Amino acid sequence: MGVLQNARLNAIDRLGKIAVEQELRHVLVAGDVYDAENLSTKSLNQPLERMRKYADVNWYLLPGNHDPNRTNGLWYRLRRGLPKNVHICDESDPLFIESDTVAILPAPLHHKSTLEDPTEYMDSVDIPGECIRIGLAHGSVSTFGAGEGAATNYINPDRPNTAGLAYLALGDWHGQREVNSRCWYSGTPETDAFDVTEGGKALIVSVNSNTSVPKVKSVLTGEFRWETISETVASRSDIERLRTKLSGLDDHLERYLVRLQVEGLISLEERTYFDEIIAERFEASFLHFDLDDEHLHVKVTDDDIAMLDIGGFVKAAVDELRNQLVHSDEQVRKLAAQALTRLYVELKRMEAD
Ligand SMILES: [Mn+2]
Repeated sequence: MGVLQNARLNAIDRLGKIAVEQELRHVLVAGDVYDAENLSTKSLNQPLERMRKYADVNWYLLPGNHDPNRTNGLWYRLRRGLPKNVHICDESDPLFIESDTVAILPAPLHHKSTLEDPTEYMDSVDIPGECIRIGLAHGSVSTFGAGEGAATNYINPDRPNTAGLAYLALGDWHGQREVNSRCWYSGTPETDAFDVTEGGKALIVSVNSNTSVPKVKSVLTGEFRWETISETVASRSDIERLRTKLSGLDDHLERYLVRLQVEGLISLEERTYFDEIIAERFEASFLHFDLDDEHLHVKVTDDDIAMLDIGGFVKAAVDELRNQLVHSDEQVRKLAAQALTRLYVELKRMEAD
């Protein structure tokens, strides 16, 4: 979706503005700046041009598993016309900043997956003792049940201790997450999937020395919100409660991508009401509305039918559809419920005319 691609670029502006407002001079981007390697020159340059605008802010970019540092690869292409305030951290060498009082220790990836921990060199790197050490890496702190040594892009979460780092900035995990007091995943600045929790954020990290615990503050940077909501609906008041919940998400519902899962058993009249005040309304309010109503079942009561002035073949059709509501095939039940709801709406409309 083009709008979300654009939102990822706009997130750079939000990061830049936060940095300027709070007088922060350095932004560390912990890998996967790009989600693919074979990008057009325009796509490669777009993020850099956003960063160039914030001339007093230094941006440090690390190659991750989606944009590894290969010979003559994308990072090589980027060196042409690179803004002065953008620094490519494509070697495992310390980068001294702030009049050599701080060293950034990057752990760039050179392949999609590697079996060696790219932060290991930090344990033995030669840096003056008083210099503040900040690690920058991309990978996983968990072996996810893989056998010993078999995990790829594994980062030892204890690296701050073994290498005497003040802080280790991590990327790869899309949600924000504290690994330990000296090691965090900042999360991606703009979320791009429903299954990400705590995304659309960045971290402001204040570091005083290699021994004191850094101060870590979370800031919101994402424009779009991704929500998954599950509700049980059994009455008209449940439907109204759900409407209140959805409309109360924010003043800007157009920023929302919502996946709504509803389940329950409601009458035909209630299903019509649901379609009107939930399905149709929020389809138009949200940027994207994914309604899963597979388990929202419709019961047709005798009262529902009695309310309709029908006879002849229409009555026969309604009776047949009601029979199908208890059919063994889920697909048949669903279609019958949809057909009945539609028929109900049309008949009520004709009555009103
Ligand atoms: Mn990654």
